[in-house]
Amino acid sequence: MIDERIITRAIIEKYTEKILSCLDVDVVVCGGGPSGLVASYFLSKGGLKVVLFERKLSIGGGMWGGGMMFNEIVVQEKGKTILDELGIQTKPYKEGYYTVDAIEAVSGVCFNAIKAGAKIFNLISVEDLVVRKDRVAGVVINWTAVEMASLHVDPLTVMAKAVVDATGHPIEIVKVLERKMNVELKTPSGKIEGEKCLWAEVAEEMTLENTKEVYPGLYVAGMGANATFGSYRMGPVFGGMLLSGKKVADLILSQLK
Ligand code: 48F
Repeated sequence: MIDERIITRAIIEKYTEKILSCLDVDVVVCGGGPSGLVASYFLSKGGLKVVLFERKLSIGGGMWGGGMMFNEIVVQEKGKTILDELGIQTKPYKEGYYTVDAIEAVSGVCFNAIKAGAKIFNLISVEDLVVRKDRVAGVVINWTAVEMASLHVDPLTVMAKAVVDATGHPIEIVKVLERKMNVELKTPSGKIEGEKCLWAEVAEEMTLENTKEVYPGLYVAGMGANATFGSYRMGPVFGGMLLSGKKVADLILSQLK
């Protein structure tokens, strides 16, 4: 016998329990693309309390679609080491190049992040930051459906010791900080430098270099790191995204632990 009231109560109770446990965390990761998911995995594995908010129904960002919807991605030697650790299969293509099924890549990284302890909430957008004494101290969240319907509904807040902008090309979180607080970012101009056109080799290297704290308490990872610090895009070679997720996790772990 199935009682619909039990099903409804179970969902509401367990979701409430889960989100209540995430109101005051070590790290909020904004965006569930490859860099955000990998960051969540390594941060959680390192013992920090991590919550990831993803705007869309599904996590994975730009990784599901490979290149132009051919759902295979390419990684190089260094990126492969992360996939190896996560038990995701890579296939050698030419020397130094490996292909990965994009669906296995997204689901594998996500599964590992959750098993390591990260809490992932889909359908929630980060729309603003909490800033205290010249330091980012949390995020402001709302249902994506509220945003989509342009409903006049106030958001809620989640406090954190560190926030990662892993929102990809639009760097939504850094943009909010720049627009609203008129602060000086740790970029050459003090402002967002902006993304450049495609140059895979340089972009892959620069993604790692640009993965860092951009303002006290706020870190950039993934494509957003290059958009913030004025480097190139790289297209469907994903090693840089994975390594950036690991690097941001290492930086935060060394700061907070
Ligand atoms: O764009 P995305 O995959 O970011 P990434 O980790 O990886 C970039 C690559 O996919 C690709 C590339 C590399 O070759 O150039 O583009 O840097 O994932 C970003 C995720 O963040 C979500 C968005 O829906 C996507 O899943 N997102 C964006 N803004 C918000 C957000 C927001 N304000 N709140 C919550 N989620």
